[in-house]
Amino acid sequence: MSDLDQLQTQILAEIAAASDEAAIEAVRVAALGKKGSISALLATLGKMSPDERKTEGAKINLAKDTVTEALTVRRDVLKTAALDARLASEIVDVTLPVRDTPADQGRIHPISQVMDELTAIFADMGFAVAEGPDIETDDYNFTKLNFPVGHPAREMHDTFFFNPKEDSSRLLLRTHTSPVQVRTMLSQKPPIRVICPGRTYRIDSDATHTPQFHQVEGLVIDKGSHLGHLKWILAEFCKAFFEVDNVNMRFRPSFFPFTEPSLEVDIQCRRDKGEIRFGEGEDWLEILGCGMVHPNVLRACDIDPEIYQGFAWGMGIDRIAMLKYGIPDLRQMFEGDVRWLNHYGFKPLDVPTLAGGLSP
Ligand code: 2NM
Repeated sequence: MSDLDQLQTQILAEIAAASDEAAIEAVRVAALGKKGSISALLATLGKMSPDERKTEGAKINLAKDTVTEALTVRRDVLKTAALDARLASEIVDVTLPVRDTPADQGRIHPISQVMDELTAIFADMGFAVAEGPDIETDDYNFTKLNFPVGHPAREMHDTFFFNPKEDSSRLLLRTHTSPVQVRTMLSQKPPIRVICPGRTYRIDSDATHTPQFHQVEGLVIDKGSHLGHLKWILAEFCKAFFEVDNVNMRFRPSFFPFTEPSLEVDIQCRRDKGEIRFGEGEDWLEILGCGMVHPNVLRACDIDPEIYQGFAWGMGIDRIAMLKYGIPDLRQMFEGDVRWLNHYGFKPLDVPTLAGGLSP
C-alpha cells in the first residue's frame, strides 16, 4: 500500500471512530486544515515536475475528495443522532395543566383583607388613610390624649416601654393608633377626616389577647360635627362591613380619657347552630368605642375647641375579622401556618370594592 493509501485508510478509520461533532471537527482539522496531513501533501505538488504533478495531484485530490465526502456523511449521521437524543430527553407534555402563578397560590391574610375592606368603605365616605410609627413618645401616646402623668387611665394600657433616655424620657410601643390622629391634627388644618389602621401593642396575652394586635381608629374634625354624624357614619360602616341592609345599634355610656362623652357601641346579632348573623336578632355584640373628642385633646393639638368639634372611634381589627369570617382562635391568626392561611386567606386578585363586593 502506498503512503497515500495508508494515510487515507487511517483518516477514514478516524472518521468512523469519531463519536461526536467535536471529534469529527478535530479529524477534519488534522487532515484538511492549514497544517493538515493532506494539505501538507498538496503543498509538495509545487516542487514536482509537470508530469509528476499531474499523476500525484490527481491521486492526492482524489484522497482529499474521499476524505471530505466521508467527513460530510459522518457529520450528518452524528448531527441527526445528537438531535434525536435531545428530542428524547427534552420531551414537553403540552397536555399538562398550567401551573399556578404566585398570584393564584398566595393568600391575603384575613387581617389585611379586613384592612382593605375598611379602607374601601371609609374612602367611599371621603376619609383618607393616615399612618404613623409603631414606636411613639409618651407625649403622643398619652399626654396629648388627655392621659395626665400619673393618671390611673395610663394603667388601663399595659404598655411596653423602652429603657429611659438620658433626659429620662422614654419611648414606647403605641398602645393604640390615636397618636396618628394627634400627628394628623398637628400637621393638617380642619376639616379632617381620617382613618388610622395599624399595629398596636399591649402587655396582654391570653386566649383572646395577643401582645401585638391591630386597630383602626377614625377621626372627624369640623365646625359643626356632632354625635348624629358619628352615629350615621358608624351605621353605614356596619351595614357595609357586615354586608347587610339593616343594623340595629345600641350606644352605652362609657369612659375614655380622650373623649367626652364616651360611648360603647353594640350591634344586634343572632346566634344559631354555631353561626352568627349580624344586624338583627336577640343578642348584642360589642364592636367599638367612640365619643366626642375631649377639648383638652383639641387644645393639645393646636385646635380651638370654641371653633371646632370632633368625634373619634376605635375598634379591634382582629376581633371584627374573626366575627365576620368565623375564625375561632385569635392566636392562630399570628402563627404563620400556611395551612391555616390556605383555609382562611383570600385570593390576591379578589380586591374588595364597594361596587364589586367586599368579600368573595
Ligand atoms: C377609641 C374610642 C374613642 C379616639 C380618640 C382619638 C383622638 F385622637 F381623636 F383623641 N383617637 N381615637 C378614640 C375614641 C378611640 O377606641 C376605642
